[in-house]
Amino acid sequence: MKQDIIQNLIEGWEFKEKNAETWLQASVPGSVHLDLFDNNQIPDPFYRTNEKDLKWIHNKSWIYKLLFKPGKKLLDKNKVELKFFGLDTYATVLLNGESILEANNMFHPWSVDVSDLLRSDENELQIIFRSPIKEILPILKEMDYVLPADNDQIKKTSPHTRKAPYHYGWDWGPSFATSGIWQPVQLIGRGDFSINKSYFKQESLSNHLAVIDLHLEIESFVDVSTELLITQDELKIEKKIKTDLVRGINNFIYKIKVEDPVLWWPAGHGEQKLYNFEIIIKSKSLQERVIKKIGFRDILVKRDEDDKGESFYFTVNGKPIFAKGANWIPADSFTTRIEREKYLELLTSAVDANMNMLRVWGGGIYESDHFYEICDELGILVWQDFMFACTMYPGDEAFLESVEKEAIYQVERIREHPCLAIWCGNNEIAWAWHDWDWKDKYPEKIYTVDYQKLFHELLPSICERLDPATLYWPSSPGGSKELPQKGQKYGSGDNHFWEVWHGGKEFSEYSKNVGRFMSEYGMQSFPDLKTIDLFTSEDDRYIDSDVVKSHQKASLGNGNVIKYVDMYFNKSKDFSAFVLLTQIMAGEAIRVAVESHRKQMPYCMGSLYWQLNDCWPVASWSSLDYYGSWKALHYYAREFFKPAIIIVSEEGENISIYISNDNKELDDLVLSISLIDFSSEVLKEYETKIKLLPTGSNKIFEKPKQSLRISGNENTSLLRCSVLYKNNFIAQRDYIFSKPKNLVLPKPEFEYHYKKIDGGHYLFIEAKSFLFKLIIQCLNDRGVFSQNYFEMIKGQITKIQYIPSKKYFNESLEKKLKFDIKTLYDLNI
Ligand code: BMA
Repeated sequence: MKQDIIQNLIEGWEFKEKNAETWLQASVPGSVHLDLFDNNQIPDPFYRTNEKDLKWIHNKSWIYKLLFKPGKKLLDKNKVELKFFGLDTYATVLLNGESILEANNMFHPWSVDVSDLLRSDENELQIIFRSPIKEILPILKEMDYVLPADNDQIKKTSPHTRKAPYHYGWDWGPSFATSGIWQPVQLIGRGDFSINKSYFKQESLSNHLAVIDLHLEIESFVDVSTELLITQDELKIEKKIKTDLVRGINNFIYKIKVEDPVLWWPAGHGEQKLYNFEIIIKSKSLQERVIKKIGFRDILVKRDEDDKGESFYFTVNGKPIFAKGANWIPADSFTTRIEREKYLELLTSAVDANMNMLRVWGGGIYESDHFYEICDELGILVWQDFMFACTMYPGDEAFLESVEKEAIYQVERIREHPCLAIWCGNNEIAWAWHDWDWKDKYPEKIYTVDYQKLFHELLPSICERLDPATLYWPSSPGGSKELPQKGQKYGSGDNHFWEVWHGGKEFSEYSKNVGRFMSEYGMQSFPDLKTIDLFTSEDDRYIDSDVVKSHQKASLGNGNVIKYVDMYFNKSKDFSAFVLLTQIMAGEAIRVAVESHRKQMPYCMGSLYWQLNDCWPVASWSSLDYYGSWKALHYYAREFFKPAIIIVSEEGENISIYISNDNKELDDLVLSISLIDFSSEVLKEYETKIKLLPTGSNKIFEKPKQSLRISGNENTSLLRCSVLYKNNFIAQRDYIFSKPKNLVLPKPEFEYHYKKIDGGHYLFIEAKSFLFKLIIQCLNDRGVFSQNYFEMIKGQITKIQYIPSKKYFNESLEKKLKFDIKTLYDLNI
C-alpha cells in the first residue's frame, strides 16, 4: 500500500531580474523586494524616502528557479502534484522547460499534476513573474474609462488584478507591488487514498447538545475497505465506521452528537473552549490522519425591524454581544515575513485592550491560518471582508471565474473557525458609488450589472452553499442585503463615519452620528518616537521634512493632524512633543466616539475604530504601530472598552451620567462623584447607591449643570466619577468640561521611583500637584504600562507596572530600562 508523501520545495531557490545575468539566493515563501534587500541589492524599503527609489521593481519581470531531485519514494506514487499555495501574481511556471501553469490570482493555491513530467534525477522549476502593472496597462488603454482605485498610487491597474489591493499603496501604506512565491511549494505524492478535505459543520447547538456533521472528501486510487475513526478524548467520543472507498472522489457525511459541550465565547464573555478532534482513515496497511480544532458556538446577526430601522447586532450562544474592537490591516507590506509571534503579539494587545472583534478589512489579504487560530484561542470575533475595497471591479467572465475559485478556497479554509462571525463582500464600494460622485462619472452598468453580479450573486451564492450559518453582508457600510439605491443611511446595518478627520468636523460630531453598528471611524496620530527614530536620520525629525512627509500617505496629510491638534491643544514645544500630542489627541477623539456608541447601547451594538495596526512605520489612524508599540489610543482603548464604563454627558441644561455595561447585573454599587479643582480641593461631592443593569446603557444620575460644575471653574476643575462594588473600582472616569487647551493647569510636581518586586517592574508615582495626562514612556523597550495617560490629584500615589516586550526585551536591558514620565503641561511651549 502507498502512503501520501510530501516534499517541501523551500530550500535552494534562486532569482534574478529577467534580463540580468546573475542568479541570487531567494527565500521561499518570500517576495522580490525582500530577496533584493537580503542580497544587498536595495536599501531597506522602509527607511527614509527609499520607497520612491524602488518603484522600478514592480515594472520588471522576475524569474525564480529551483533545481531539485524528487525523493525516490515520491516517484512511485499514484500521482504527483506540484502545489503552489500562493503565487503573487502573474506567473508562468515551467518544469524542465515545459510550461505547466499560468497563474493570475494570489488568493488561491494552484496545483498541477506533474506525474508524467518529473524526472528521476535533476529537475528544473522556473517561475516567471511578469510585472503586475505592465500586464494590465494594455487593457486600460482599450477601455473608455479607468476604474476609480483612488488609493492605487501606481497606475490604477489594481482593480483588474487579484492581488492584495494595499500593495499598490493606500492612505496609510506605501506602494510596493511586489512579486513572488508568497506561500509554500510542495510536491505531493498521492498514496492509495488521502483526505482531501474535512469539515466539521455545526448543524445545531443547545446548552446540552451539539450536533455536528463531519464532511469528508477522500480521494482514492484503489477500491478498498477502510475503517474511519473519529475521536475526541475529553468528550469520550470514539466512532468507528466501516467505509468502502472506490476509485476517485468519495464524499461522506457522518453525524456526531456531543453531549454537554463546553461552549466557545468571545473574550470577556466566557472561556474559549476548543476541542481537538482526530480523524483517522485506515486500511490494513495504511492510515491517513487529520487533527482539527473546533469550538461550539452559535453566532447570529440579529436584523430585526424596529421604529428606527433595522437592528444589527451579533449574538453568541444567544447572548447579545456589544462588538468592541478595530479594523485590521495586513501587519506588513511584505506579508511573508509576518511570523506567528507577530500575530500573537498584535492580537494579544487587542484582547489586552478589551477588544472582542476585529474586522479583516477588504483591501489587504485573507489572513494566514495563524491569525484565525489565534483569534479562536483569544476569543476575537472576526468580521471577514472579501478582498475588494474602494473601487469598482470588472464583471467579465474570466474575472468572475477567478474570484469564484478564490472565494471557494477562502470560505472553505476559514469557515470552521469559531471566531468567524460574518462574511462581508467589500469595503465601501456601494457607499462610494452613491456618495463619492462615481455614479455620475461611470457607466451605470458597472454598478447595476458588474457590481451586482459579484457582490449580490456570486459571493452570496458561494457563502450560502459553503457556509449557510454565517451571514453574508454585501458591503460595509451597508443598510440591507439588497443592492443599495442610496449611500449610507443611519438606523439600519453598519456605518462608517468619517466627518471627523476627512470632513474636518469637531469630535462632538461623533455623538450626533451613531448608527446600529459603527464599523469605521478614526483619527490619525504619529507612531512611537522610537519607531520614528528607526526610519529617520536625526536631521529628518521635523514635521516638514521629506522623510516625515513621505511616511504620511493620507491625502489631507500632516496638515490635518496639525489642524486637529490645534483645535484641542496648545502649541507643542518641539517635534517629539508634537508626536506625543498627536497621540493624545487621537485618544481623546476616539474616546468621544466609543463613549457615544456605548452610551446608545442597545440601539448601537458595535464599535470598531479604524485601525488597529500598521503595515510599515507611518503616521496613521492606528493604535499599535508597525513594531507593535502601544500608541496613546491603545491605552485609551483599554479604558473605553472595559466591560463597564462611566459616560459623562452634557445634555442641554443637565449633566447626565451613564453606565454602559457588557455583562451581568450587579447590585449594591456605589457611585461617587466629586468636583475637584486643580489645586486638588474637593468642591462638591455626591454619593449614591446604584444598580448595574445587564448588557445595556443606563442613565444613573442627572443633575442640572450648575450643581456639578461651577461657573467660571470650567477650566480649573474636573469631575472624578467612580463606581465601586465592595470597595473595588468597577469603573472610573475623570471628566473635564473644556478642551485641554483652555485648561489652566498648575505646574506639575511629582516624584517617582522604580522598584523591582518579585521580578516585576514597578513605578511609584506621587503627585505633589494636580497632574493632567501623565505620559509614561520606556525609552529603550516596547513594553506596556498598566496605566497611562491619566490624571492624578495632589497627594495621590499610583503604582504602575511595566511589562517588558516579549520581542525586544532581553537580560542586558533588565538593569538599564530607561523610563520617562511627564505630563501634557510639559509638551507645550
Ligand atoms: C476607511 C478605510 C480605508 C482608509 C480609511 C482612512 O474608510 O476603509 O479605505 O484607509 O478609511 O481614510
